[in-house]
Amino acid sequence: MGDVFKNVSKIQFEGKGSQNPLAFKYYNPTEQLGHMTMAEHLRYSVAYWHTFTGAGADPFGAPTVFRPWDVVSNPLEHAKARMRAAFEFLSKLGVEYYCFHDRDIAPEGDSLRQTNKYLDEIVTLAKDLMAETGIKLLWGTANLFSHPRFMHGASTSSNADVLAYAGAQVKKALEITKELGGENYVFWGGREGYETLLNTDMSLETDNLARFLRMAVDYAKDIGFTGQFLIEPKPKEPTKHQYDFDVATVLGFLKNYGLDPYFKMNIEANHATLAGHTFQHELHFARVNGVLGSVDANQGDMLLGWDTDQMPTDIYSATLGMYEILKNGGLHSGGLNFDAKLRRGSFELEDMFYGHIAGMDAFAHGLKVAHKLLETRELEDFVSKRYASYQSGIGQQIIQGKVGFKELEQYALEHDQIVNVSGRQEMLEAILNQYILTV
Ligand code: XUL
Ligand code: CO
Repeated sequence: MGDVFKNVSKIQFEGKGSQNPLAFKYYNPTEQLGHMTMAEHLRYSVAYWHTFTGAGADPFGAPTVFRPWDVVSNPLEHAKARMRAAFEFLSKLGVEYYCFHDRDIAPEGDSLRQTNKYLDEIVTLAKDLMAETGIKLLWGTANLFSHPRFMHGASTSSNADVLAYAGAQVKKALEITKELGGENYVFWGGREGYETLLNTDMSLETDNLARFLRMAVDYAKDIGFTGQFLIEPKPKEPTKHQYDFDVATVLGFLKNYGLDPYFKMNIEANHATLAGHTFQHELHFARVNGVLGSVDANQGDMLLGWDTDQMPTDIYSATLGMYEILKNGGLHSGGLNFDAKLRRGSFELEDMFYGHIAGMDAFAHGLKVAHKLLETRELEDFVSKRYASYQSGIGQQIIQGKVGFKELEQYALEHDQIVNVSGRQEMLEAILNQYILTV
């Protein structure tokens, strides 16, 4: 392991009254909530790309971050130094999982063969560090969007050689994810979309995307990879029209191609808001359709229209997110992966801790509030009362499929003086605030 974070010792839980910025105020990993500890509920993970590989560059400016491991100039040795530091950080933070893209952890060589060799060398180191620290791999994925070869897409490229290259890359990424005991494998369609229909065969591209996912399912079977496949929806950025727009679109796509039994969703908060949804909406829609798999925990900015990938500190959103996760019976093999980066100006080493502590405390508090809400059943009871008309009489007959338009007409002619009751939105919002403020 590295010795980069010399000034920071293992982050401890100190409770609400603590003034120590390097301590948890709400996240107490061993605290029991229901039949699980906080750590078991939350399954926190750090995103390798933002926290260890990202350097603060944006479309207007150069990197602002220079880490101690960046002094190593040989690309492979640089990747190793970074990985040792990563495991030191994860251990000190007390997070049990991490996630990576193949190209975050190892450099590209001059050929695919060389790149795969680099990857193998880094995977050997990762394996050793994982054994030493007990840290596990939540999911692996392939970066099919950064290199210029993916300018027209990966599995949806107009160039068949690119699809073949992407296939080889996912094959290798699946192998290393399996080797490292990864519990899931993620597909985020970075450039699987289009800019203009003037040059695009959408039908061929979406068929190819489905063919590609089918190949992944088949290959996982071949090598005995039993982790959960996840698709991460996002509506735009980098392409104008992403094929995996939101959970509903992806679910329709999967069902259309008979792929739905093999995939669940990895839901990212900032992707939800880019699609014009709340984080809770995407989690809820996935949950009620049985495809809530994992979460990329972050947040966007209300005033900016892009994927700012900020550390999730919004307690309101974290609470409603945890409400859905608890109602889902947990995330199972998924987790809460901080797909979040520090602001360019937060370039010092300690900021890595401050950012993650803020996110971990927000979701820990959200978990406690959500747990309480489900214990008292205040919202649950309100909702079931609101739909009580479907439990008997004509409502029950509708649910049981016993009536058609003729019977509805007959009923409506006799019951045309409709009486509605209030939805009580403001009262419920006040109740939610009360829970958030008192737990
Ligand atoms: C991009 C994004 C990715 C995926 C993994 O917006 O969220 O980092 O999580 O490819
Ligand atoms: Co993500």
